Amino acid sequence: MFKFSRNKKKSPPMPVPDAAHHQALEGDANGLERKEEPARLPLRVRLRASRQALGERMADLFHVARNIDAALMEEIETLLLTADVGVDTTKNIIDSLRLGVKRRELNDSAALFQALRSQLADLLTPVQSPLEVDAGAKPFVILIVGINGAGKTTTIGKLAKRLKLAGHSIMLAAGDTFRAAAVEQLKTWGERNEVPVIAQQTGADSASVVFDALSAARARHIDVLIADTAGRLHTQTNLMDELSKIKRVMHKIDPATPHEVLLVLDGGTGQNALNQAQQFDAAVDVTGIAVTKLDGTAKGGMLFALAKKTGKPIRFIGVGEAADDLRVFNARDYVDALLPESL
Ligand SMILES: Nc1nc2c(ncn2[C@@H]2O[C@H](COP(=O)(O)OP(=O)(O)OP(=O)(O)O)[C@@H](O)[C@H]2O)c(=O)[nH]1
Ligand SMILES: [Mg+2]
Repeated sequence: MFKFSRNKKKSPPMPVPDAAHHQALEGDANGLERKEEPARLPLRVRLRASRQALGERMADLFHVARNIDAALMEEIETLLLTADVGVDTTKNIIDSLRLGVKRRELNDSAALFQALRSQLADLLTPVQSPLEVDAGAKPFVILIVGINGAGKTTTIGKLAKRLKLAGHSIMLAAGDTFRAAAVEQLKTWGERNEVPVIAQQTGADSASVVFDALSAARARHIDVLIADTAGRLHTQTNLMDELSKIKRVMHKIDPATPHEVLLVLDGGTGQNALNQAQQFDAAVDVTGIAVTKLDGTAKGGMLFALAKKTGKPIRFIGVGEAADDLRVFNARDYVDALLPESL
C-alpha cells in the first residue's frame, strides 16, 4: 500500500504559484519573476572556485604579452589538468592548439586564448540538450540514479519546483527505501513544493514503491513522475541489478517508461564521474546527466571530459543547495562563466 505524504486531494492541473508559499520563484523559460537573491547571482559567481582554478589563472598566463612558446603551452596543459579536464581531453585540446600555431593560424596569445575558448565551447555544445517533457506521456517518468550523496534527492526537489512552475503536475516516488531518513527528506521537498509523494516504509522493495507511484500517477493524470532511488556504488553489481528491476517493473505498466534516466553526478568527484557514467549507463541506459555541487568545486573542468567521453546530454547543473539552484545546462554560458571573454 502507498500513502500520500500530504492530503489526498487531487492537485490542480495547472498549479498557480501562490505568493506566500513560493517566495523563491525562479525566472525561467516561462518568464516567471525571480525573487530569491541567490538565484540572481551570475553563473560565474556560482562557479567561483572553478573560475579561479581555470579561468583566472588562464587569464594571468596570457595577461603579460608573451610569445607562444613551449612553456606557455605546457602551462595551459597544466591548468586544464588541474581543473580536471582529464588527460585525454586535455591532450586533444593542446594538440589542436599546437596545430593552429604551427599553421600560423594562431599568431599571438590573444588568438590562442580565443581558440582555446572555442575548443572548450565546441566540446560542450553537442551535449547541450535540455530535458523536454513529452506532453503525450502521462505521466512522463524520470528515474533518478547515482552514487551515495551525489545530490539525487536535492536535485529532485529542485526539479519538481522547476517543472511545477512550468505548469506540469508533479508526483514524487520515494524509491530510496534504504536509508531511514531518505523518505522524510523527499517528503520535505514534496511539502515545500506542494506535490504528492508516494512512499512505503523503510526497507520496502524499491521497485514496488515505483510501481505503486506509477499506477497512482496514471490514475491521477499526473504529468511528471520523478522517482528517487537509493545511492549505490557503480561497482556494486547487486544494487545495480536492483535498478534494472525498477525499470522492468515499470515496463509492466508502460513499456515506454522511464522516459528519462537522469544520472546525478557530484561535480567534485572529478574524473571518477566518468566511471560512474559508464557503469550506470551499462546498467540502466542513462539518457541525461545532472552535475551537482559545481558551486563548491574547482573541478568544473570535468564537464568537458564528461561531454567528450560519454556524449550524454548534460541536462542540468546544480550550483547550490536551495530550491532555485538548478540551472538548465547551456554550453556557452558555462564557458563564459569559467573563462573571461577576452584578455
Ligand atoms: N553546494 C551544493 N550542495 C548540494 C548540491 N546538490 C546537493 N547538495 C548537497 O549534497 C548533500 C547530499 O544531497 P542529497 O540530495 O541528499 O544526495 P543523494 O544523492 O540523494 O544522497 P543519498 O540518498 O544518500 O544517496 C546535501 O547536503 C545537499 O544539500 C549543489 O548543487 N550544491
Ligand atoms: Mg537521496
